[in-house]
Parts: sequence; C-alpha cells; structure tokens
Amino acid sequence: MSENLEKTMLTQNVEEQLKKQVQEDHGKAIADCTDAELYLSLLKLTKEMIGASTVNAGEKKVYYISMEFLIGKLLSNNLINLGIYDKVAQILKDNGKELSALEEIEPEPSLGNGGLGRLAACFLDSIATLGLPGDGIGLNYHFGLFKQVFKRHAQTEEKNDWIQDTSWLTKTDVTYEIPFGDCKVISRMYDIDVVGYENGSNKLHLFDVETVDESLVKSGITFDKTDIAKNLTLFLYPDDSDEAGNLLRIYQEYFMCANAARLILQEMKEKKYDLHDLPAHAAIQINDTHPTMVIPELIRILKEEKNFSMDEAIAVVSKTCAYTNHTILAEALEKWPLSYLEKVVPQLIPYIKELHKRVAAKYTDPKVQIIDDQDRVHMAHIDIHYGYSINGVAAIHTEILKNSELNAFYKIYPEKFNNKTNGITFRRWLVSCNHELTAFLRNKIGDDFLKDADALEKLLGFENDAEVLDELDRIKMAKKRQLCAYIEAKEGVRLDPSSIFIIQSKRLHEYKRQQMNALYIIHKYLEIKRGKTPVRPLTFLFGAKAAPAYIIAQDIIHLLLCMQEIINNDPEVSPYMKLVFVENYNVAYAEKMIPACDISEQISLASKEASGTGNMKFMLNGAVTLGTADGANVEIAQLVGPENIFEFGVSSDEVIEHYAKADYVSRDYYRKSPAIREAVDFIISAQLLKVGDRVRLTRLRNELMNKDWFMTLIDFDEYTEVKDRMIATYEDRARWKKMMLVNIAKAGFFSSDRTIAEYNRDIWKLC
Ligand code: 26V
Repeated sequence: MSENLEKTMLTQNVEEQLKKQVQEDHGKAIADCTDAELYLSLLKLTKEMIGASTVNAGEKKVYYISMEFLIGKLLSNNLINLGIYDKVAQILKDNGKELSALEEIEPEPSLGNGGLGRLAACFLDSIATLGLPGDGIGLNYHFGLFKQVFKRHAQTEEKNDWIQDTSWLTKTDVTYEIPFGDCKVISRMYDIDVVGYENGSNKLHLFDVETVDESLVKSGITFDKTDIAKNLTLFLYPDDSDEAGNLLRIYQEYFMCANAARLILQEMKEKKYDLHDLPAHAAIQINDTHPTMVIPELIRILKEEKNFSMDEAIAVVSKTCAYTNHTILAEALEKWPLSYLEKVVPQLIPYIKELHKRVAAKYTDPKVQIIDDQDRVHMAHIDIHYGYSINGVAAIHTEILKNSELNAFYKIYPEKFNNKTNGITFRRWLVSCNHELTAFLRNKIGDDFLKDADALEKLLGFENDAEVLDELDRIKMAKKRQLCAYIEAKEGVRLDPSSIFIIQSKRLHEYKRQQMNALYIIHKYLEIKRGKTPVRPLTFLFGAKAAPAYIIAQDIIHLLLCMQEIINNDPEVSPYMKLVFVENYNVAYAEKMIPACDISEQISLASKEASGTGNMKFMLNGAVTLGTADGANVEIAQLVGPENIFEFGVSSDEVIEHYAKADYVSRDYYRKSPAIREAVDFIISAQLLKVGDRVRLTRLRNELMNKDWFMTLIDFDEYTEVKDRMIATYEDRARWKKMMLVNIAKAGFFSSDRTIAEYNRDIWKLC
C-alpha cells in the first residue's frame, strides 16, 4: 500500500478511532467527557498515529545535539502535521467541544531559555518535514525554565513541572552507564516523536536519570546542587552562575554528550557500518558550545574501546562534527576552568590536553589556543579546530565572526566558515497560531506556500487590491481582540483593540535594550501629562523572563512593572496609553501575542543580536519591524525594502569601533539630550519611588548614566524620532496595510525549511 493511501485511510478513520480511544480510556462518549479527558485520549491517539508513520531513513543521518529544545505544546502542531487538525476540530465541535479549550489544558514543556532552544525545535520540525533522517538529542529536564510570578513589581521564580503520567514522552529501554569523576549514574532514554508536515517522522531523544529527586526543590527554584545523581536532570539551567551551578552544568553537558556518543555509535553498529566511515553515515551538529564534549568523548571511545589510533580517532571525529555559533557576547562563550573539568570528567582530560597540544604545536597565537594561560578550556575553540564547519546564524553575524570575533580562526580555516540564516517553522508560527490569516492566504494564493514558503510572494500580486488589504487589517483586528480577551482574563487589564499594539517579547537582556523602550514609554507618559496626546491610543506589551541572578535585568522588569501601575491607573494618561508586562511569557503566550502585533520591536544594540527569530515570526504575521541593523533585521530590510521597515541606530561597525576604542561615555549623551535627561531622571522621581524600590531604581539609573555597556543612550533620540514617525504612519491606513502585506509576502525566506535545506546542502549532505 502506498504511504499516502495508508495515511488517508488513517485520517479517514479519525472519528471512529477517537470514539474508540475515548471509550477505552473513560468508558463514555466524546460529548460526555471533560476537556481534560479528551486531551488525554487525543494525546494517546496522536502518539499512536505518529508511531505508525514512516521513520525517515537513509545512508546518512544528522544528530542535532542541544541542551535546549523549546518545543512548546505539541498537540495542535502534531495534528496539523498529520493533516487532521481540521477534522479533529470538527469532530469535537459536533460533540459540543472546542479544540482550543483542549489546547489550554496541555502543559507546556519549557525545555529552553529562548531563541536557541526554540530554533532547535523549529529545526526538528523542518528536518522531519523535508523527510531527512535526523534526530535531536538532549536532556529530559523535570522542571523546565522557571515559571515567572510577579510580586510587588518584581519577578519571582517558581518551579515549572510539565511531565504528567500520560505525556508525549515514551520511555525506551535504552540505558547507559555514565561515569563521572566522583560517581556514576545510569541513564535512560525517553523519546518524543517528531512528525513532519505531511511527511515521515524522526525522534527527539531526551536522556534522564532515574535517581532524580524532585523533592529536593523546596521553595522557588533553589535546591541542593551537590548530590549529582539526585539533581542531574532536575532543572534547565537558567543562564546564571554560582560555582555549584557551574559544576552541575558541566555534569549535565557531559551526561548529554556521553549518552549521545553511545547512542550514535550503537546505531552505527546496528546498521553494521564500519566506524572508520562514521563521517559518511553521521553528521553531528553541535548547537552552541554546550555539546562540545561530544568531540573528546567520541575520540576517547574510539581510541579506548574501538582500537583506533589517536590520529585516526581525531580525523574521523573532526569530519563528523559541525558547530553553530549563536552569540558573540563574551560572557556567553563557555570557558571552563580545567580544574572543574578535572573533577567532573577526568577521563576526558588527557584528550582535551592532547587536542590542545596539537594546536599549540601548530599555532602560536594565544587567541586560538584551547587551554589559555589561566587554565581555562575554551569550548568553542575545540569545536573550531576539531569540527569541519562553523556557521553563524544570520549574514551580519557570520560576517562579524569572520572579520572580528573569530578572525584569527577564519584566517586559519576560511573554508570552514559559512552562514545559515535562522528560520522558523511556518506550521507553528503561521498555520497553528493564526488560523484566520492561513485560511485567507490559502483562499487567495492557494496551498503552495504550506510546502514552499517562497510561494507567499504571490501575495504581492494583491498589493493594490483594497479588498485584500482590508481583509488583512480585519484579521489583525480579530487577533488583537482575541489577545485583549486573553490578557483581560490573565492579567486583569482591559485593552483597546483599536489602539496600536507595540510589542517587545524576548528574553530580558541589556543588549536587547528593553530599557530603551522603557525610556520611550516614560517619555510618552510625560508628553501626555503635558497635554501632548497621541492621535490614537498606544498599547505597549512586553513579555520577558530574566535570569534569576541577573540583577540589572531584574531592575528593568521592576521599572516596567512600576510604570505599568502608574500609567494604567492614571485617568489622565490611560485613555491614551496602556502598558502590560505579561506574566510568564512562554511559547503559548508568544503564539497569542505575535499575531496581534502592529509594531515589532527589534531594537538590540547593532552587532549583539546574532539573528533573532521573533523578528521573523512578527513579520510573517503582518507586523512592521522597528529595528536596528542587527541580526536578521538586516535581511528583513533587504527583503521588504526601506519603505516597509523602520530602521534606526548606529551601525555594527560603529559599535565595534566604540568597544575597540573604549570611547563610549553614556553621561555625554545624558548631558546633551534634554529628552534623555528627563526620562532617565524620572526613574528616581518621587512618583516612581512611591511605587517602586529605591535601591533597584537608583541602581538602574546609575547603570544607565555611568556604564550603559550596551549603549542605550547612543540610539535613544533617533529611536524616539523614528518610533514617533512610525506611529504617525499607522494613520496612513492604506500605506500601513500595504506594509503588512509586503512583510507577509516576503517572509518566505525565513521558513526553517529553507534554513534546513541549506544546512543539508552545505554541511550535512544527507541525500
Ligand atoms: C547566554 C548567556 C549566558 C550567560 C549570561 C549572558 C548570556 C547572554 C546570552 C546568551 C545566549 C547564548 C546563545 C543564544 O541563545 N543565542 C541566541 O540564538 C538564537 C538562535 O540562533 C538567535 O536568534 C539569537 O539572536 C541569539 O541570541
């Protein structure tokens, strides 16, 4: 039977199968079940259907190793990819139920911090959709990224569990013994099926240890980090750093790499491949430096257990591993003290030293050494010397790597460097989160764009079609109304859907400059107080989590929450502007906010945001970007043209030069600009101090005036000017709708299907 025919039969029987499943699980009919009961049955049925789909196979397979897979909820996406979403929605409707209500019940697996983890999830979707053999390998954290709870205008963190008795995880019988310096643990592999859009499936392998003790977590997210077996996979690491935390992070990384190496070699053995041919059968993509230890671990196993010579082992592994760089921020590039590695993974030390020795014998430049003069091991340097590909994640980012950050390496290995501009899966970020827009597009330009994202350009043919433009506007309004209802229920704030929705949602970091947006909001607030009211009300929305130990980021959240209280409760101001910092921004929240956005804030300091992927999601859903020439914003601008984006700010070259000369003095900008002075001083005004915390607010103002490492003030005046112009342009309704259309039509380039096709063409070469 052909694969397609089989699939059709499978989906035709959905109703019968669902009825049967529900009967079996709960002993009643669909109409008599609770939403929770239906969710469970649908989960089981979906798992079974994916299990019955073809597993993508071939001579060569990619292993995408990542500490983070921010997969988000899976039910709707799996139904879409199986091609039965509409059918299931209809069956439920016929029984008086709503699929959207079931979606709310599913717990979100928050197994990532932000863009890096979400990218890995989009990639898995695209690898499966393109029919490529490729599995993800990561960790099965019991608690994902913390749940953010606001108390007294500040972020607090709570544990965030997601694993239920019945979940997307399937327990396998794959287990390994993983040795550390001071103990050993037994791992177990859990799988989550990844089904492609109308295609076969792959797996996400998540490793765990059975000795994890969830009761270690007492209040918030603090726990005893010393007993490794009890807490190895307890938590996703939220970016912060005390010594015990750093050690635990190394245990986690090695645990992942050791399991990955064993799994890959086991699969080679099962397929009866000669391990000398490993590069012909496996490509290992190292997602940031976190999985770097897979390199020395594979070399160690080949040498100690498979009779390879050191030269042979190094040669084979170097032709198998490829590295993706996701940041140029020095503090985010891993450099582990050798003493930490000696404690956690003594078995790797001779190999790391050997890899270092070989580099040191060839190159004298201290910038390219693996172990530096302070005995720190530079993980990225291992990847670059002993991998066959290094890629950045947007054109400008790759250029910065080649020309400045990694220039010393580029001179040695120019052929290893390549760019792979990030992408997003349209199944989640269009089809699933914006049914209205998807239906309209299908109707207007046909279904092609679902498999060939470039076909979205057909929409350009309607650039001057008033009916199409009005419909896009109506859809935007519908999504804004839906978000208003959700925010009113969740956050208790009533918003006006006919106001302009200005959204900045992403991790909180100074380089992303939420503080610049905050200064603009203060500036607007004061303007309104002086009687200068905007033509149309403005709604400012934020969603962001800050690393618990990142004090300035916490202070920025505090400032915004205080401003929210002041603005929303001021009867003189609130008719003209509102501010909501939504609590616990996650994938599910993003899916609701992004389709409702008019102005997408992508305002990082040029050179600092490697790519950004939120920028692509907003664009695809018809938002217009307000952005700096950073990351993928640069490519968005090239695609839509300068008339369909609002750009501002100093260039990445200027920023890099300021850092090189150390000549940026924020106080000079404070002195020169009355607008800056007024907004910055307001942070410690009597009004703010009445609501907020003096220590936090003073610290934040001092930071901006005396340090401002990410140059907020350098761009503030131009940001204000361009943002005001953008808000005014919104009133030219015809022009704005056209901008929406062009942004949607040009978003095809940012499909992760394109990105993955490029990874395959240039790096993995699977088929
Ligand atoms: C990590 C850390 C850890 C320690 C303190 C500061 C800090 C700051 C940033 C990071 C992020 C490191 C890697 C990362 O998540 N990069 C993001 O990757 C996305 C996918 O390629 C990309 O779109 C984002 O621009 C990039 O920031």
